Amino acid sequence: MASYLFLGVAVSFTFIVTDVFANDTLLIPEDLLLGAATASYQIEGAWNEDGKGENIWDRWTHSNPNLINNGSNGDVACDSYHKYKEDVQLLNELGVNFYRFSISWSRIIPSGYTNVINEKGLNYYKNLINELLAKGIEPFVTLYHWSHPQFLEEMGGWTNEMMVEWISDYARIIFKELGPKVKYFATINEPHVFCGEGYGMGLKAPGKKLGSPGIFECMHNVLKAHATIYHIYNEEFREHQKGKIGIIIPCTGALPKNPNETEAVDMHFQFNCAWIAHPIFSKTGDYPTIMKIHVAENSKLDGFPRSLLPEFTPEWVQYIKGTSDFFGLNHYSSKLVEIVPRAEGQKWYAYSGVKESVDPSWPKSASPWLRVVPSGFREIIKKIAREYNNPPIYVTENGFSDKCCTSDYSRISYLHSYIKAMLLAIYEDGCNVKAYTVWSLLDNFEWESGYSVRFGLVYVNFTDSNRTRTPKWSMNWYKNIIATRILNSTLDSPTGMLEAPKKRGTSERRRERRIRTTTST
Ligand code: GBH
Repeated sequence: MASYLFLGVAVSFTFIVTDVFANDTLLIPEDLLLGAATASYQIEGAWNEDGKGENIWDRWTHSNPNLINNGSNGDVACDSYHKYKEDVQLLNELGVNFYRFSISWSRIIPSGYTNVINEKGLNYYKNLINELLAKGIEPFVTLYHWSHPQFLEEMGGWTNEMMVEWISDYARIIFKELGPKVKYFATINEPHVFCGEGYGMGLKAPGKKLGSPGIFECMHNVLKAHATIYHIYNEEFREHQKGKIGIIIPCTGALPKNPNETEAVDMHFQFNCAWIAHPIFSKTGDYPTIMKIHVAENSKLDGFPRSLLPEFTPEWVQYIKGTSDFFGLNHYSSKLVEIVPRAEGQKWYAYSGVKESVDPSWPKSASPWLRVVPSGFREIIKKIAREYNNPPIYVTENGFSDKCCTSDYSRISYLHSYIKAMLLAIYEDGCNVKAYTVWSLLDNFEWESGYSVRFGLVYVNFTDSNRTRTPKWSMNWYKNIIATRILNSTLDSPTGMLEAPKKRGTSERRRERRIRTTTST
């Protein structure tokens, strides 16, 4: 009797153990690249050195310190212009497959017109790329992360269709000069954000308050610019450089506020993600039909003679369609959504008839807009896969903000839950995610929040003129994930995650085999 009982306990114990492994231990697929990201204005500093021209963020922060937390700016930032070798050393310690950074347009083309090219600016990026390659890290270059030469802004910036030509001239120079050593290019980072907050609402550079007309115009020109750059790469450079190029779209997650409110979830997607994604990734191209209908109806109600949503000619629809080798996804958080009468909509979603809110139980970060909702990440990946025939998705940004210190347990917890959600989207839902990127390598200039909000895996002391860098717990944790390519439950034991990755002994190898068998069945 006693031995039967014992056997029973042993059997159920084994089950529990197996079950824990099956649920809490996931392998990172071998072909999923892991990286970290930054952007030029947020880290470089050296705003007027070595021939760099003034850009819209220089102008905006210098003339409106009152609109930036603490009156901060990116004049020095992390001083990465001078400390890039140290940054690459940190990346090397992390063990990342790639580093996503952006190019400061006005560092290369000070006025925006390509009659003058600044060699010293080009050299900075050539040195950075060489340093990365020497350490076996792939450079992933973003051409436009929100900062263009101020002179082009005087000419109308993204509200002037000439921007399509100006940015194409710049892109061609980058492909020619840097392209031979770069395998991954992103054209434009998060059009919604700089069009919405920079041209519509005046919260970010260039600080224009043009409302919906400005936002729609900006997005329209961005789509044309992106497609033109893609075709330039395709026709003039791809054959020799053999790289990949795509656009980066911020897709906020959406969960139904009331059960079964799936219409609100889809509407939110069509007015958010799909505004840029549909013209590029859908079979038909052009803006989503529902968006065309709603904006036309609402423009009429507001007394405009025509829809505020500009129209593409059939030629442009064809030209834009299919212009991305991957779906660059920036994702941080989610909202609860519901359908409401038109007057209650918010921001540029006003025309969508969708209202956003948050569940007060979702854990907070240091950014009011960023709540921890990993299930929303899995849902948005699924939605993109379903809408656009399962394209390769590169998660180009994902991360968490806090206000302090190197013992960043909440960042680890966030990253753990989000990576897990992504792996479930891969394993359970069959989504085609091929890259994952943490925002950010370093604490940096968080736009209008200045330096008050930190996203880094590495702590930067902004009161020290040397901008000393100190790895946080999360850097060690991520390093361990990259080295072992296993996401497990060591999250629960702070000592486990703090340990530097050890040489794997036989017991670890045996355990790994067991995991492989468990997950493959
Ligand atoms: C990214 O943008 C940027 O690419 C990067 O430069 C930045 O540092 C990083 O995220 C962290 O912010 O009122 O809830 O609708 C994400 C920018 C900021 C866009 C919040 C949407 C909106 C808020 N997102 N914003 S909400």
